[in-house]
Amino acid sequence: MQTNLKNYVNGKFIESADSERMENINPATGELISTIPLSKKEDVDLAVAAAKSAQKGWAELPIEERANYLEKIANELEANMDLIAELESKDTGKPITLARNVDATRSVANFRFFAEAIKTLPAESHEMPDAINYTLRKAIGTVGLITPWNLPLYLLSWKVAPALIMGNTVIAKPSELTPMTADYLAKTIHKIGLPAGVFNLIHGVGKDAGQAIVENPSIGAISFTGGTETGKQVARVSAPLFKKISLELGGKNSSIIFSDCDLDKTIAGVARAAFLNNGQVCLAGSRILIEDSIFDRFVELFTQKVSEMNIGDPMQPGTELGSLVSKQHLDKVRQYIKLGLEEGGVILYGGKVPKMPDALKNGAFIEPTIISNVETNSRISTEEIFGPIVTLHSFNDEQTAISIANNVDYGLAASVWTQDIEKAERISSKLETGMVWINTWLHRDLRVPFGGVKSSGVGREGGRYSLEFFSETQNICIKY
Ligand code: TXE
Repeated sequence: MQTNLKNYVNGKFIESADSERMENINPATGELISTIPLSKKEDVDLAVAAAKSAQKGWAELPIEERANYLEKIANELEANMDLIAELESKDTGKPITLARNVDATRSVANFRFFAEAIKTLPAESHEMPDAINYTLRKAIGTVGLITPWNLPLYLLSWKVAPALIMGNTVIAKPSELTPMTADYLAKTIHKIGLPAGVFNLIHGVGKDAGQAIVENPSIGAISFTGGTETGKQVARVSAPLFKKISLELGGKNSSIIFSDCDLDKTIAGVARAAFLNNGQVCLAGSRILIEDSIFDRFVELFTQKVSEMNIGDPMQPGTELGSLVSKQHLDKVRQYIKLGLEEGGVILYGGKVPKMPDALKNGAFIEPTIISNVETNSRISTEEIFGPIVTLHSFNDEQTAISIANNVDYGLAASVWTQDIEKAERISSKLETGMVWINTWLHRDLRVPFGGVKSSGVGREGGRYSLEFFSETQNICIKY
């Protein structure tokens, strides 16, 4: 059944000013699931006016009351995790089990976590011989949250929860490709009775709705997750307006495997890092660097593991790999496979569009693909593909592994696989990334800083880093 989604502004679900709409397709089946308003500047301005007038009242509520609202949102989402998983799976093409265990679960956790985290944010004070300073953390005002299609509610809730708890009001824009759970969040927020204007949702495409949010001078901060090129544009527009920005952009992350690793655990961990969510994760371990003495053995076991992955109907509980997010994205991923071959690559596994049953024959499916024999500085090995494609490379010493891993424009994450923890720590500190996992991947504690260096972005979110981003300090000095 198709639904016509609406913007959520000032506590009401409303049409966009010009009523123009865009279709939203289930990428696994090709079916139309909803339409969204193609919002423009006028719609953003309306939402910003509502957010501005609600902000003072919201920020003046005691922290406990704001935290109670977040708890209520978490409880309501938790009671409806199956529905969230279904909406997310149909919208993105991802397996329902993944949508439930990762997307729905983490969205609940985000609201609950920030409702608690605020209570442990340390207060700062600095004494002088004749005075005392104390530093307040105040809301910024109205903030813009722009999110991508790979982890729709997971990433939106990761921004909405800390923004609200610090006393800001919000203008959120989800990806036009995956609007369903953002709409569900708006309905949840409406149901639990969050004051009107505190959370506003604007649907639409980046160049209109997204750009209008970034350009609006009354929005004091932008938290953006998405592609690196879009991130540059957000930074360009925000800079002369002196907005705070947090940019979580792309990645091309190495999994570095030493001969002394626990091979079984490493194969499972590296395959998960490469193919979770079909590689459509900014943290995906898409370059696999293997110490040469175990290269052949690794390839044999890794290929075996990948060949056992179950591609199929995202709605079936046993499916491990569903559809990519869109036909257009599938074309981009297939272009990269072609490029890999042109760059001298050899496909060790996958590379083809799998034969699917009739109901899924219009879906954006692709086999998980392992490519070997390409140079470490080739385009396929250094550009973000955001699909289930990995390249394999060998190295013969620590220094070479570090240089290969660092020889990319991105700097988001890496994983190191070895039983020698001293070696792993030595290497980790030399990697030009915001995060390193040792003998694991995407093992997240919500308190730790998340974000990257180089072309992977600016700033950190997570725990107190999010609370700091979504607030401004004010120092008060009292002379005795
Ligand atoms: O992202 P976009 P897309 C990477 C990945 C992918 C590529 C493009 O490589 O193939 O980016 O994906 C909004 N002003 N990642 O096109 O365009 C847009 O509407 C303001 C990595 O989906 O960056 C959406 O809400 N906003 C990434 C959001 O930005 C604009 C996750 C992200 O869209 C805008 C997704 C503008 N001018 C893709 N233009 C990750 N790191 O997690 C677009 N938007």
